[in-house]
Amino acid sequence: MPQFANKQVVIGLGKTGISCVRFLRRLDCDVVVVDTRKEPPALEQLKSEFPEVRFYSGKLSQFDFSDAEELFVSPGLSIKEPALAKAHQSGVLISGDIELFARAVSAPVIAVTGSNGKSTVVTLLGKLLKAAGYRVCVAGNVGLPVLDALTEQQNIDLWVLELSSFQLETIQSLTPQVAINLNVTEDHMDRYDSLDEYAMAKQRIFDNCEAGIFWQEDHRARPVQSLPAALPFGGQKEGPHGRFYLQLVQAEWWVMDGSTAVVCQADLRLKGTHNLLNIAAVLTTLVQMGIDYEPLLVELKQFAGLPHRCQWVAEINGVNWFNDSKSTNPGSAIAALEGLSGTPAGQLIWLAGGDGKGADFSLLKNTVQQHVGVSLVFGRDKQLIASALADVGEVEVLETMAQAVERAYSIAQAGDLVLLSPACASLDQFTNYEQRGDQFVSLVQKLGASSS
Ligand code: UMA
Ligand code: ADP
Repeated sequence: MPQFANKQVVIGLGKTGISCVRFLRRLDCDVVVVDTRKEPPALEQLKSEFPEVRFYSGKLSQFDFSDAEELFVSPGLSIKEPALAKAHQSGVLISGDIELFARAVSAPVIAVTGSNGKSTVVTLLGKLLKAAGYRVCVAGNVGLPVLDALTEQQNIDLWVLELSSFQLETIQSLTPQVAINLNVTEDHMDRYDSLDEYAMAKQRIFDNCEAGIFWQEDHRARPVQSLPAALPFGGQKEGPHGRFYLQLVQAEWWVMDGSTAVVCQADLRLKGTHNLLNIAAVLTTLVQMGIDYEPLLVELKQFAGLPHRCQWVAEINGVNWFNDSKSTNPGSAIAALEGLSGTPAGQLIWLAGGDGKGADFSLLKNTVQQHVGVSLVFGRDKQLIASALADVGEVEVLETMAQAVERAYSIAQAGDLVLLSPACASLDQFTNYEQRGDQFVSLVQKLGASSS
């Protein structure tokens, strides 16, 4: 039985785990690593960079962490695991990489969470803050572990962190200058007992913040605690709304600053009304930081968004194809379907499916009924989606995304729009959402090449 007494135990050896080891070893801590897998992704890196650090693999239940100094748990593991809960009850601190970062960082932090839109918002904020003259670093759930960033990036005067609910569960010392909760819709129901439990994890973003920003129309995103400043974005002109909100002017959606129209859909390369809300959140943040946003609008208008998020791929025989592979929950698929529904002259053909993570697909019913001509579903949870949508439209069940692409090509007519917005994680049939999106793009490009 391995001994963890007085040791710093890093649990999980992916991107986060190895970044924790690097950070703790620089501080000369006595570190050991545990992963449930025999060959976790960063094992080779651990062996070559830190041959002195012991690695144990096996089910967490076979370890006793009750006399460890502190546990640094990767976000991919639930802190409800009985072995971790037992250690916590014995007084062992359960932390993570964000907590270590928070203890060490000196520059101010803007922290962003939400079920959807986090990566888009942190990336856009990073670009605009840079244009405003800040030395800014964007890190966290977006893909760059915060501790690697903290070690590698010198002279940063502002951090923009994307934080998942999993990462928020283990923070204590973070004191964001601005904390943003974009929205809370069903996700990760395989990790949480209820939507409320998930929403409470997201609420932790507001702990010790100077100002909290939230979507006016989402009661779960609103801070439950009282804050020095609480600033909504969005909302209705005729009802409660933030300084920045959306308004329909002559059939065009605009982001408004009070009574002044700032940018409209046609000005932007970002697609979908959900992205206008993301912009409202970004502008609220800039104003809260005391930054004049006017000179930054050129940069804002040029922002094309990230790949795999409502990304236009091609027009083939009058049919437009969009890749929204990053849609991994019903909320993001609803946003894409509603956001792009005004675009096609013809019907919207929707490709969805994969690992549903316990989601309730009936949430999609209204949107599908209103906006979708044909749904082509594939992957592990295809039948769950098909049954949830059985009485709201035409649904065809296929095995793979490639088959769904082929089928879409054979039924699409000029004026139609084909959208991959899976509402599911990709891990049942792909390595990650990027691989799923890349495969979609290459299939569509091949169709384009063969039809020209
Ligand atoms: N795992 C095991 N056994 C272990 C440890 C992990 O099976 O002992 C599995 C997990 O269940 C998970 C996978 O390994 O399926 C990766 O988990 P991890 O915690 O090692 O992940 P990292 O490589 O450290 O990446 C994490 C985030 N991943 C997760 O939260 C699952 C990355 O977000 C993030 O970019 C990275 O830290 C840097 O901060 C990815 C993600 O999917 C993009 N996030 C989820 C999301 O956005 O929905 C929350
Ligand atoms: P996250 O980092 O939270 O996963 P992304 O910016 O990567 O967010 O976008 C993920 C998915 O959510 C994409 O399908 C995108 O089109 C959709 N999306 C982006 N912003 C929003 C929003 N404000 N509301 C709903 N869906 C959104």
